[in-house]
Amino acid sequence: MSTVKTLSEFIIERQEDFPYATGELTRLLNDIVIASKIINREVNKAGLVNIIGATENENIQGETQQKLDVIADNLMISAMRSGGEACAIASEENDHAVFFDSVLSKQGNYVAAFDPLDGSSNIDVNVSIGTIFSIFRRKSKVGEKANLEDFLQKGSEQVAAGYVVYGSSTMLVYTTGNGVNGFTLDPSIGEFCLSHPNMKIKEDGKIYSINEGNYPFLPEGFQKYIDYCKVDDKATNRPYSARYIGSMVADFHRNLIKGGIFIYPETTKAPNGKLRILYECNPMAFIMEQAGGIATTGKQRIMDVELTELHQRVPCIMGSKNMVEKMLTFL
Ligand code: AHM
Ligand code: MG
Repeated sequence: MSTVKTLSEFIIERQEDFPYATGELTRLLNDIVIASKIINREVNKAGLVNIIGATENENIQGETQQKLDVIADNLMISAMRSGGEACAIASEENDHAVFFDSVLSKQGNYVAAFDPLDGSSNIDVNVSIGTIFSIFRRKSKVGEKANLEDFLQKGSEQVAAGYVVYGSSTMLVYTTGNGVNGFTLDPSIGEFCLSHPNMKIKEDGKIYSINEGNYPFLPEGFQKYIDYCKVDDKATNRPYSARYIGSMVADFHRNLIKGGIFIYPETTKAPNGKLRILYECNPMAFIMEQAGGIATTGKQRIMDVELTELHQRVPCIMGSKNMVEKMLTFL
């Protein structure tokens, strides 16, 4: 029998990679893993929930049926709250950060930010969606209630980040700043198993991912880059292939594996782009850089951007090194 390495075994084995090897971050990651398995179960039966919920909006216990992104948000929050390693959370689904006030949680050294279910427009149509998470060490004093400053740290301060993609199989990819590893959920044993060790993105790729419907609203440099991607030129492997799912996690994951560039720039309608830095761009940027790629706003490294607000948006260009460098010459 070949040896299978489960994610829990892997995390424990790698505990010494962590800057503070107390086991606390290990436990926090394990809490996220458990929450993501439950989210996976809910995502898998999403179609059934809709059928059951079609006649009325209450389930058999008289509870109002919640949207899947709210269910995922609640699952992540309760995993964080009961674990005791995180003293606060922030998420796309909550206007404000949630600062835990139990004695146990106030002892927690970490804060977690997440997008519980990214790509929500794809939930109802059976297309891949994902969960994104980002973990920081708190700035506030241990034992006290956390505060907003704990979240307004630059991406370069992240101690761990990852995503789960609910696709044709469910995969969890994460980094703690020592490379990127990917795990595929084996539903028969309910465990994520190491399937993609030490993931690296190719320096060159031929996939570009951008919502081209925004073409008229894009700055000229991006329009010119899109035109460039479509030129027939064998020497540079063009034309590139356009691939855009509309779920950042799925678009990112494909490009990470195959090589490519993902772009969500500023537009005349959204001057800072659409994606949020705290729980969308920074965690993906951490993974992208750890895999050897580049993650930039077009003007600076994403992970160097100063945060002033929880739900701050930022333009986002990330992917294969040579593709991103070429793209930047158009700006
Ligand atoms: P969401 O968090 O509300 O789902 O929005 C984020 C998603 C990303 O997953 C995706 O890259 C982007 O929105 C797609 O936006 P658009 O439809 O404007 O191309
Ligand atoms: Mg999102």
